[in-house]
Amino acid sequence: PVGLLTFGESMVSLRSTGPLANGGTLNMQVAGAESNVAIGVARLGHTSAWAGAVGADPHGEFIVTQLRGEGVHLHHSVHPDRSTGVMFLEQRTADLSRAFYYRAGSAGATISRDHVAAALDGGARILHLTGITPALSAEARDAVEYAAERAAGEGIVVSFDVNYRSKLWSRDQARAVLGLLARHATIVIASDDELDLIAPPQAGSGAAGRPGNTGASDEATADVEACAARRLLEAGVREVVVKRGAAGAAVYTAEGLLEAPALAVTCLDTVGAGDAFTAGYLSALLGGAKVPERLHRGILAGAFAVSTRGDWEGLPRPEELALLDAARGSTQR
Ligand code: KDG
Repeated sequence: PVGLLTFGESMVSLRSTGPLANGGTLNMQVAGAESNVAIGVARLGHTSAWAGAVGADPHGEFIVTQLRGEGVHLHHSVHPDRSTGVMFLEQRTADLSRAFYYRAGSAGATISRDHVAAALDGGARILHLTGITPALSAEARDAVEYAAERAAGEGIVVSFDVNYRSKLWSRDQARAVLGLLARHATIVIASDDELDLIAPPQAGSGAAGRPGNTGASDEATADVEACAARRLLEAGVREVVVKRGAAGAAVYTAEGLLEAPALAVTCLDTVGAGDAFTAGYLSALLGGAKVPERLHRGILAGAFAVSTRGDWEGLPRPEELALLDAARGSTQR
């Protein structure tokens, strides 16, 4: 069995370095939250596999070649008449990027239960899922639900990163699907503003509280986060990992709460940082590390991702993990 198996839609991202309305040069790179994690885990020395579909087009071929080059095992199919998805990633300002998807009806959205079943037959220690895939199509949603249930039943560690994408579905649509999926997860990974999409409702209330609500104090936000995490743990999730962006990350387990600040690095591109964190966290788990070391590895991989351009190009290899200890602006000779 591989260390980590994941599946979903990989696309090409066309990255700008300025406002798209002004045109200019775009850089074509491989994007896709799940393949980002598979690459990150492979870079950190563990076996990983990705299942998905691409179109019979040059950009589909590019995705396959790049993933192979990164050592990711592939269970892919090439759809004869649907295209590989494309996304523009506009660096609108130094601090704000915008994604524009051209993926409706893409080859990637055709991933099905049979495709995933064949990949799972090969075995895996961790099955990594995201909340993007069920938003793609009815077949894709069925594939995720099937995989989560089957893997949980087979004792495979199920990791589930919420990854809410508002351009694919509404919060209410997502909540109706993702909460049930999270119940099969061993490890749930969420940004602090995604917890309300998956946490079981508090007894006596209609919905989980939403962190970051207007005017909420830091303390109130922390309370909402802790409450949502507690309800997930009570529902059977083993680890609730909360990504807090520039504020670092936290892990809630039955033993309590562990928090770590982000590393102070120069931020060039935040896209893919969450996937990098996940890859770091899960690779440490595959290596037998306990929660504090997993959290540390996640933070470290996230720091590599934000301080290099591209979703995954800057992700570290094991011998590079200590590089960020060097003084800022230094050159190693
Ligand atoms: O996490 C980075 C992803 O958002 C990016 O690679 C594209 O998978 C993607 C998506 O659906 O947004």
